Amino acid sequence: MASEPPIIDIHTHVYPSSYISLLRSRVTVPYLLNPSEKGASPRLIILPSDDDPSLLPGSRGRPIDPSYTDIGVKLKFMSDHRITASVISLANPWLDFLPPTEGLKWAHMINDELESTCSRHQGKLWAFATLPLSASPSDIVTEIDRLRSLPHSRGIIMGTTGLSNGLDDPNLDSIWAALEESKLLVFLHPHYGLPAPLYGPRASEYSHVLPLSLGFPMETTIAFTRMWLSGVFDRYPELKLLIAHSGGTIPFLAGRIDSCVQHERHFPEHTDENGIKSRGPKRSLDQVLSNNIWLDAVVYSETGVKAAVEKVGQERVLFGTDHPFFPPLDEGAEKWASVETNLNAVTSAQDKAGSRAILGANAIELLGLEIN
Ligand code: 5CU
Repeated sequence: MASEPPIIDIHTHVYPSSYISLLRSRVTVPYLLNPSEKGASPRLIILPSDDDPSLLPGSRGRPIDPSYTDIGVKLKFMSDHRITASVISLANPWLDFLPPTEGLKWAHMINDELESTCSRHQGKLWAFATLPLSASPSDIVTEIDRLRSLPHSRGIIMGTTGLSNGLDDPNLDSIWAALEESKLLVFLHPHYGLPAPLYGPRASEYSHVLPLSLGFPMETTIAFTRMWLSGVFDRYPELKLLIAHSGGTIPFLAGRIDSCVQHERHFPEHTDENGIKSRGPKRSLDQVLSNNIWLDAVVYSETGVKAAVEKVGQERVLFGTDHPFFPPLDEGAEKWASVETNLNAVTSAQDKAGSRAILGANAIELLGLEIN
């Protein structure tokens, strides 16, 4: 019988024990809250909206269970969903909140812990490392250079704030240069969402829905657009960026973003080597999308997968689960509806060859994975 084609999960998070100890030591977001109710499990308070004083401690954030921390639970999840291999990454908010002098030490510890986990599961686990983004650019570059010595490290995960002024900040240049040089894939992931007033005075009635379904994708869309507008991809044409949640709304809004640029007198006109005139960055949005950008397929719909493929190409879309987030609400369910929805979206949007590519082959080639 022909063996099943591999499924590779490139969007799957963990909170390693070193990070959990960091969260336990804190009393402001992000932190672990121990409700005083007897037998209540600790609550993970990571999003600004999680720390709502109008709620009892046992209702704030969400309960943290072993799926967030125990690699054995992740391996069981992989087996339940026929996932061949996973590229694990620290979940948000990474190390963004640390005082500058603490960042490098924690990045070192967490990246080493991820490396050691992966090395115990050869051919099944790889990692996207984390960067000490609150530290100095030279500390950050030091960690990027050190990642070359970690054999399972295939890239880095980062949020949208950069050194605190966003991803169009010129002070990030030495970091983009080091990432380009190291050929590490940059996994761009949201955390902060949109300003709370946009969610309105009734936001708490809708719990996580507005920040996760709309805040996250808009945050990523804005962060990438600022990178492109500021010329990051003109200066670092080999930089490789994987954008979470199928690029937020980029596939849908790329035409509008580009049209706004082409109608903006503020940008001088320039002419390319083929005599084509345009405004804005030298490398057009379409050029960047089809050369520098990969999108995950964590979009939960056939329409979303089709839009991602149409915008960046079938070979640049990669399957992911977002585990351990979005578990089934009825405990005990073996298959996760969130995962099945994403699997079905890929297989209904694509033919057999396209599905194989997105579900596994693209990641194997891009990241050089030698699976069991
Ligand atoms: O449910 C959530 O809050 C999240 C989160 O924080 N990070 C993530 O990657 N997915 C969902």
